Amino acid sequence: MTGAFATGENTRQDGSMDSPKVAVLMGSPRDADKMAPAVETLGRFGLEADERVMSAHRTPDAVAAFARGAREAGYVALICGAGMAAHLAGVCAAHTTLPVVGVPLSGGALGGIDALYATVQMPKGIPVATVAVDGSMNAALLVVEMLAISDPGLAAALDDHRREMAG
Ligand code: RP5
Repeated sequence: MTGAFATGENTRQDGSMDSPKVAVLMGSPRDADKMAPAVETLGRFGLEADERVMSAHRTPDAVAAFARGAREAGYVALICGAGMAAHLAGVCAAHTTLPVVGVPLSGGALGGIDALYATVQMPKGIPVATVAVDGSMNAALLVVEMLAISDPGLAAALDDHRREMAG
């Protein structure tokens, strides 16, 4: 994948390169516009975003199965966006030890405060890194920063991104 900052690559045993794969999950197809900045941002840094709709309350078995198999399937992190009584990130975190970043989404009678509290207030032992309401771009940047701990190319791309933001 190419992009303005594309550098995130893994070397396979045969020497070929592969992009780290990040799951971008959302509870409803109606969440797609709010999660698009995460997909776009991952792409800019050369990371593969696998976008999927699954719901912690409508398709709970599918969510559990996906999260349980995520590490084996090659994902490096999960970004989970959901609105209202948002349980998607917490349920995923319960079923994997990969990093889970939760994006509380606006909508419904409480405008996102409900999703914020539901996502950020995880009981101890099962962490969900929570970003701002509708903050899916920051969710992606946080995943890039995690990967950049052991990837100097990504770290340099993050520096470039910060310089670009400064104008
Ligand atoms: C959550 O409930 C979704 O993440 C969405 O933000 C909200 C409403 O979804 P719909 O019932 O409109 O599909 O599960």
